[in-house]
Amino acid sequence: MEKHTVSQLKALTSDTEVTLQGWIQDIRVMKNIIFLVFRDHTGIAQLTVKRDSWKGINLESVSRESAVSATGTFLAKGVSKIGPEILLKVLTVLNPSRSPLPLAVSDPVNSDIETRLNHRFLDLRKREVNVVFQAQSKLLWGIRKFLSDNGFVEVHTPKVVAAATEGGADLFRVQYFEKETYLNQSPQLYKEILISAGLNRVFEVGPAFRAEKHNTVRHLNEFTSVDIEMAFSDHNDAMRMLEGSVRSGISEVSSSMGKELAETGHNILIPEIPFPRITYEESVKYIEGHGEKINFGDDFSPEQLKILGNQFHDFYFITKWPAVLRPFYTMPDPANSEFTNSFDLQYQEKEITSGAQRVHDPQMLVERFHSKGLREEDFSFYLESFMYGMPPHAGWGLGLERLCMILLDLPNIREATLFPRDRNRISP
Ligand code: AMO
Repeated sequence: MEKHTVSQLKALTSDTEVTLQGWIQDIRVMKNIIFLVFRDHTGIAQLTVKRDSWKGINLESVSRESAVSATGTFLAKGVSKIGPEILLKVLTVLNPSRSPLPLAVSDPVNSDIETRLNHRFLDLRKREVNVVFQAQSKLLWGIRKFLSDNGFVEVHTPKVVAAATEGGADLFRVQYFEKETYLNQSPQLYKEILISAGLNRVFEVGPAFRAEKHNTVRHLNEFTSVDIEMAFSDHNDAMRMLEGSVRSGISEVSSSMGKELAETGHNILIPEIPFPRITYEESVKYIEGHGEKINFGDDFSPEQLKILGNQFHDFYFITKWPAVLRPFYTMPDPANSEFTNSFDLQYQEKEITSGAQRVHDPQMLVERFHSKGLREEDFSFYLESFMYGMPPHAGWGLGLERLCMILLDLPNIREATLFPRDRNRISP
């Protein structure tokens, strides 16, 4: 017997016999008729049962959210408002659901986010929640396609590491046999070593861990980092790759899911490239022009970034950040070493990506370690790769959940994370 999905039904002729597999979302029992609201991963259908001719199981005993297999005839002229209609012949409960449900899948009442995350598997059965992760998958697929088309090789680097990349304070410590090690904050050091290894252009999609104590709607303690590194390139080359990746990712979402997203209230706009660029110094002037005071080397607050972001339609770059605000591996601006060949990609006040041209001269790198109070012996495995003809290179790291949050206008990064890890949550 051929299985169908709800979305395939509309292409069938009336009276075709079909078998669908999914969940019973609701049951409405009338005097002569019973309606079952059936849901699979593609949509909702109505299973109609005429009581006097029904010879199957006791339908009133089927609990909501039980997994079922339903066979019946498709009624092309069905009048159901919820979706295509099937005259049910056989219903088999493949696995019953317990009741009551800890979280209602179909009720219009929205539970609070903690309850939803505690029972995430049920929360994800809701279409409007599920659709976020389908969009995230397409977003990443579009980015991967763009990078692969531009000669990038996908790599996988260790997540248990011996050295910090983004500053020593925000590290999770891991006991690794006799040694104390860390969960990686970023694949930074490894992607750079791979440039010395002659892979030319690499990208990685993987987890990054930050032991940041703040609990905000933009921060996770484990997030998905999309990283690139490219040889014989500078920050301008890296920015062009970033614009292309973001646009390709969003185009993929729009072309494959635009209609479905519109139905769930998301309007996807493909951004125009190139994105506008503004330097750190110009940003300071602009924000100060709106009555704020910024000392040289201060990072911008979310409120200040809101002021700055208001002048741009969507994405924009802040470039040439002061060296004091950037990690040791960032290339100083040759024209003024107080600044760097670096950039952040912003969407209003939200930072989505950091990137830069990197230091490739080992002598300069050692000086940069010292200026940041780091011990070069902790980085010897990394430094060695700079001693044997390391090419000039550049790259960036993009937070996938942040981009997804922006794309779908979600109020909290946890909405774009299947199983968030934050200050209070490590389960499920
Ligand atoms: P950075 O530390 O700025 O740079 O991180 C890059 C991007 O990762 C995302 N991100 C986060 N997302 C959610 N929760 C967090 N706690 C969090 N921290 C960072 C953001 C951010 O823009 N090695 C460099 C990148 C590079 O230069 O290649 C780095 O990790 O979207």
